[in-house]
This record gives sequence, C-alpha cells and structure tokens, in this order.
Amino acid sequence: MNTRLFQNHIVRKEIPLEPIWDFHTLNAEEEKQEKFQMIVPGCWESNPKLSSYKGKALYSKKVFFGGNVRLVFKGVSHTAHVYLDKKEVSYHYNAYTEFSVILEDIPYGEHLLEVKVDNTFHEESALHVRNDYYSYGGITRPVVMEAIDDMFIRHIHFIPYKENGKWYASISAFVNNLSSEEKMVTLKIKINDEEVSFNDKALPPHTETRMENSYEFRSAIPYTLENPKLYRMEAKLLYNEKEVDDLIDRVGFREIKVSGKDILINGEKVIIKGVNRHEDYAEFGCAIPIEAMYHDIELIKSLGANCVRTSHYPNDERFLDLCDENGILVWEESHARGLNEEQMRHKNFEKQSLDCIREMIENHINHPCIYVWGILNECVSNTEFGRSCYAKQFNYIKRLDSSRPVSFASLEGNVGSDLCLDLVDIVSFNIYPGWYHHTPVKDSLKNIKDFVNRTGGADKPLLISEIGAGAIYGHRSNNQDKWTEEYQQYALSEQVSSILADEDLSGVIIWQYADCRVDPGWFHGRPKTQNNKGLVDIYRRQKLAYNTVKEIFHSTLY
Ligand code: ADA
Repeated sequence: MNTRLFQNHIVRKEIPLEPIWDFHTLNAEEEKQEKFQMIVPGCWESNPKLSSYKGKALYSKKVFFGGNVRLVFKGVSHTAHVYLDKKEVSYHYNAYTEFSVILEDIPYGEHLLEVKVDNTFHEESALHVRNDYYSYGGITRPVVMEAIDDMFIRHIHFIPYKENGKWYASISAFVNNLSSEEKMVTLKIKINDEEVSFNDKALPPHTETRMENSYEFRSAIPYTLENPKLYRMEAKLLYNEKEVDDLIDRVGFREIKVSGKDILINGEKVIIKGVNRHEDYAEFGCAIPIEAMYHDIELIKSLGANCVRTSHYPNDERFLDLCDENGILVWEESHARGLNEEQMRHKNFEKQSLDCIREMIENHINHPCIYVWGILNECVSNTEFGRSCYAKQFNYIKRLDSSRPVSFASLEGNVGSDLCLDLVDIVSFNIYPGWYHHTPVKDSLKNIKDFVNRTGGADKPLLISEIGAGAIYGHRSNNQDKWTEEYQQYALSEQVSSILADEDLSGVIIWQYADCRVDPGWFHGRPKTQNNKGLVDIYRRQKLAYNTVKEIFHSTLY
C-alpha cells in the first residue's frame, strides 16, 4: 500500500495487506455485534449504516507471514489496540499520528491480525473531545507490513542549513539492532550523486543507535516555492558487506528564518496567503483518497495560495508529499483545539500532547514544505497554568527540531491578556471581525498590533492565522444576510484585502478552505452540522468567495 507518493524501499520488502478487512461493531462488553466488510484505509462513517456510529469496533484480517515484521499504522481514529493471534501487541492514542510495532521471530504461517478501534470521547481521551470538527472512526490512513532484518533503519533526519554561502545538512540515522549480539554495520547515504559517509558502527544488542554526520552539498539547488526542487535521499545499511535494509525519503535545501517582522525562506521575505484545511471530504470523512487530496491541491494552487495550515492536527503524509511537490508551505499543528483550563488539566493531557508532538516531528521532519510547527490552537494561553503547558510543549519541539519557527493561534478574546507571546517565533491571532462581531477589520488589526507591540511581540512576524465568515453553498440573496454566499464574499474581500495591505503583517490564513462536519454537540451556529466557513463546500463546489479571494491573492505579490 502506498503510504507515500514515491518508492520508500528497494531492499526492505512489503507483505501485502489487501484493502478489505472483516469488521464488527462491539457492544459495551466488547462482544461482536453486526458484521461488515470495511475498506482500509477508510472511515466507518462511509458506510451508511454507521454514518453516525460512535463506539468500538474490531477490524480483523488473516495474514500469511513470519520472521521479523514492522507493522506501521499511519493513522487509526482515534484509540487503537492491536492484537496478533489474540495477544495485544500495541496500543495507540490519537487519530492523526503514525505508530508502528515490531513483531519479532514470528513463526511462518497464517496469523490473525486484529485492531480494536474506539472513537468515543472516553475518559482517557484528553485531545479528542466534542469539537468544531468530527472525530471519525476507523483505520483511516494506510497500513503497511514490512519484512525486516535484525537490523533496520527507523528514521533518517535531514536538516539543511546554509553557511558562508554553502549548503550543508546535518543527518541523523536511527538504526536498530533487534538481535542479542553486537553488530558492526556500515551506513551509506546517497543524495543525488553525493555520498555521505559514516564511520562503521557497532550496534549494541536490543537497542536503537543514533549515527550523525554533517555534510556539504556542493551541487545543491535550493528548494523555493517557484522551483520546489526535491532530492531523493537513499540510505542503505550493510552488514558483512550485504545490504540488510534501506530507507528512501525526499529532501530539499531550504532554510526558514524570522528576522524582525519578516518570515524568510532562503533569505527572502514571504507573505503568507494561506488556507486552513481540515481533513474532511463528503462521504470519505477524514480518510481522503489521493485523488481527492490532489484535487484539493489543485484548487488551493489555483486560488493563488502559498500555504496550508493543518488545523488542528498533523496530516496524512501523502498530503505533505503533495505540498512538497507543489511548493505549498505548511504550518503543521499538533492536535488540540479550544481546550479550556480544566481540559488542559486532564490527567493525560500532557502525555498525549507530547506524544503527538514527538510522532509528528519524528515522522515529518524531512518535509521541506513545513515552515512552522504549531501547537494548542485557541487553548488557554492567558493563565499561568496555561503558559506552563505552552512553554513545556515549545521546549520539547525545539529539542526535537530547532530549525523551524514555532507558533500557536491565539484568539481575539485574548488580546490584552495572552501570556505566551514571548514563547513563539511568530505571533498569530485568529480573528472574526465581520462575523462574530462588527468591529471594522482595520480596528481589530490595530488592537492586536497595539497589544502585541506592548507584550514582547514587537519584533516578531505577526500572522492572522484565521479569519472568515460562514456561507451555505447555494444560499444566494441580494440582502447581504449572514450565511449567504454574497455576505461571505463581501466579508472575506474586506478581511483579506485589509490584511494584505497592512505592511506590519506577514499574511493571512483563511478560515477555511472547505466546509467540514462538526460534532453534533456543536449544532448551534453550525447549520447542517458543518462548519460552513469554507471557500468551497464539503464536495469542493466553489462558493462566490473562492473567486474573490483568488483575485485578491493573485494580485498580491510575495
Ligand atoms: C476558531 C477555531 C476554528 C473554528 C473557528 C470558527 O477560531 O480555531 O477551529 O472553530 O473558530 O469557525 O469559529
């Protein structure tokens, strides 16, 4: 199954997992109920009988294999227990991040693979709560099973940087030895025609070893938005001169920096013209097929946008691959939206948040499109306790990757009280003038700027990370009432042109690209149980505002 948009291995072999799995809903006692066949990846809501099912379910499949196996789940929504031959082998919480399990020395033959999935807002769940988007159920992103040797490469992390006009990269390889003996290995990495050498290394038994090197790339062509040049990075692991494992990824040479109020890509100022995007698409829910992802990319590019914010969680990596290829900048965000202090004091909040950040960065660090790591959208950034949570998460991000700026989207209600602006590289606010209130856009912007300049944000780039207005597709009228396409068109025109005309700002990320389903608890103010502020509806039909924004974006240079 393609978990990425390019070949990831030549040496390591995949064990095929056909897409149709057996599926049973489970009752409170976890007894099997109705039986279905389910496509993986997919949301169970795609089945009309389960379109609103909140509960537990069991996916099962017989697979023929043996030896050492790495089983990778790119996303299970949202709590998963994995069993092999009835024995639990893995547990994972959070719909939006990858996890894997290593199965060692399995006897050759037929095995039963089962995944118990739960999408209820159970008491262990701190981040999946009733919210202004929908927590779907199912194995919603690809699954892959790989035959591995005793030694294998888990990750290769590539961080490009420029010094004295020359391109370098620091490269870290995370290499595992599953055996009970020390093994002397050779690692070879090739990028384009350049070979990066590592000293041979003795891998202690049953551990992961990190191998690091920095290297100058003489022939590097930089990655820019106009020419998003990607390089194939091929790592090979050798033992006794035999290739035992490999890993292929794609990388780009670019640096993201902030300088004063500017965001710089390879030293050049960029104005962000972006959209917020939920992973949600009519009947597919959050399990968006590649064809539909590609359609989104085409609509976003044609809009003239240069950025997507993955509100409010890490995305399917195939979408990031498409952004890499198309020179679309990505603000990737760990999972959390609108949590209050009580929710942030949940016993699992810290662990689940840090796990999500680690899994997001470990797996996505090589994507040149990612220019910001974001956290905790509109959570409590205006209390001492809230501040301690933001600080801890930002520290953790910087430990994992200090090469990218960090930010979080604060809310307009926190203008005057936000305590976390000193913790970020880019200050960001979500504002809704012309929708939730009627302060003129320019006055809203002035209030934010006055506050930011007083509170440590004076010399930092300032982004409007959300702005928008609702419209129900096809609801047309000349009276400019809210929910009409005409009103949304008028509001967005005012909002977006005022922001892009303001030289103190680094840009705008529109709320939102497409309508999305919301939790039924949010029906109030959400006609059709959807957040209707999309430029296109949930089927990607364009509203009037799409073309208006397109004109504004295309007439603004960056
Ligand atoms: C917030 C939030 C979004 C969405 C939006 C809205 O800013 O970050 O997730 O809920 O408001 O539509 O009101």
